[in-house]
Order: sequence, then C-alpha cells, then structure tokens
Amino acid sequence: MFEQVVAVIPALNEAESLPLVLDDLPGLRHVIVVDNGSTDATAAVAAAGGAVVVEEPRRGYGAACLRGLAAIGEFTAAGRPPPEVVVFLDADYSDHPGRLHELVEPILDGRADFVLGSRMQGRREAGAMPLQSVLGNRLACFLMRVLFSARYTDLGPFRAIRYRSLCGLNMTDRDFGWTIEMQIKATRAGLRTLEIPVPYRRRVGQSKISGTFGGSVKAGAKILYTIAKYRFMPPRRAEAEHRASVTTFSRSPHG
Ligand SMILES: Nc1nc2c(ncn2[C@@H]2O[C@H](COP(=O)(O)OP(=O)(O)O)[C@@H](O)[C@H]2O)c(=O)[nH]1
Ligand SMILES: [Mg+2]
Repeated sequence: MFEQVVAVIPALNEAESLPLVLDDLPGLRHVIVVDNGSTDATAAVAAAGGAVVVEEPRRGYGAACLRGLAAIGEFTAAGRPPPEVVVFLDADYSDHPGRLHELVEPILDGRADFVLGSRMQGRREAGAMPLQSVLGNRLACFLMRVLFSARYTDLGPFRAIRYRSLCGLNMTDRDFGWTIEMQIKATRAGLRTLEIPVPYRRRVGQSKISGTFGGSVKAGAKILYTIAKYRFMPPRRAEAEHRASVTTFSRSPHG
C-alpha cells in the first residue's frame, strides 16, 4: 500500500528530530525532505535516513511544501508513476508518523480525497500546542465554518491528500497560509474530506512558529488574511495574486 504514498516533510534546522521521524515511517519508500535553508545537518541526516532531499533556500513553510510538490512533478515527468496519495508532516517529531496509515487508508479505499489529522480531537501532550495556537485554530475553524460552511476542527500539519486532487487545488501560499489554503480550497472544490484524531506531542528542538511571539503573530495574521482573501477578494484580484505567486515560484532555481 505504501508504494503509492509519498511523504513530504518541510524541515528547517531539524537535524535532531528528523531521524526520529524517518525511523517511525514504517515501510514508506518515498519520503521527500525539503531542506529550507538549514544551517545544521538536516540535509545530511535526511539522506542518511533514506529520504530524497531537495533544497528550497527561500524560507517559508508553504515554499517548502510547494518545492516538495514540484519534486514529485519532476519525478513523474522523468517517468515514475505518480503517487496516489501525498502525506505532509512536520520534521519536529510532534506528529506520530507511525499513524500515517490511518490518514492514508480512507483515500486508498476510495472513501475520501483529503484526510486531516486533528490535534484538537486527539490527545495532546501538555505543552505540545501553546494556548495561542489552540485559540487561533479555534477562531480559524469557526470562521471557515461561518464563511465557507467548512467543518474542520484544526489546521494541523499532519494530513493526507489524493495527489490528483492536490494538483487541482493550485496551491500557492508560501508560508503560514499553506494549511488553511488547502482546507478552504478542498472544501470549495467539493473534495470528500475527513478528519481523524491524531495525537500530538512536544516537539524535539526549538519551535520556529507558534512557540515564538513573532511567529505566532505573523502566522495568525496570514491565516486571517488568507480567509479574507478567499472569501471577500474579487476573483480577478485573487487570480492575479495567484498568477504572481506561481510566476515567482517558477522563477526559483529549482522551480
Ligand atoms: N518556521 C518555519 N518552519 C519551517 C520552514 N520551513 C520548514 N519548516 C518546518 O515547519 C515545521 C513546523 O515548524 P515549527 O517550528 O515546529 O512550528 P510550530 O509547530 O508552530 O512550533 C517544522 O518541521 C519546521 O522545520 C520555514 O521556512 N519556517
Ligand atoms: Mg512544530
């Protein structure tokens, strides 16, 4: 079953946690670690752990995820069969990679196109998610429900999506809007979405986003902006923004 699955792991200075993540991805043959300009041994430990390492020197969570998708496109163009499912998870060992099959099975069984791991429904280790992150998630999910009739309880990083469906979403966000963009677009595209509870633990190493004041403010602002953009921005302007970011992306040395 794992033959048809590719995992994409964005990583910024996660040399300490990444080996634990890779060790817990049982039987998965295709793992892409996107090294986001790390200054530690992230790329080396990823390669040692059997992952394909691609570089995205320009920072940003979404930029790293987009680079992972571009890599899948490159492999497919070179003659490899496209994957059925893409799984995203973080490099910090907060997610439980051993639960991957629970996210993937509903898609391979044809019951869903998008399976979101919800930390709000799962068991969270004390201190794994800071308060601002819990509250921010609640607000974002409330707004998605009111504005898009989208029923989610989390914006969690651990998620699986049918590759074909993901390509159809034309993802563009290069930083903190990535997760919510996928959820809004999945709902609007009529994908069959499913949430399952996933456990979440304290990360190994330093948080770069929700554990820092600046990261939390920036992430919160970008998430609210993304909701407003897809709900209120005239489609032409949203489309122009989309084209601009795709052009920027394809100008990247790796694009
Ligand atoms: N902040 C940040 N994280 C990145 C970037 N690229 C990849 N990541 C990864 O995104 C994941 C989430 O970041 P993390 O610091 O754990 O954020 P937190 O979960 O909110 O504390 C980790 O796997 C990071 O290594 C980037 O440019 N900025
Ligand atoms: Mg984290």
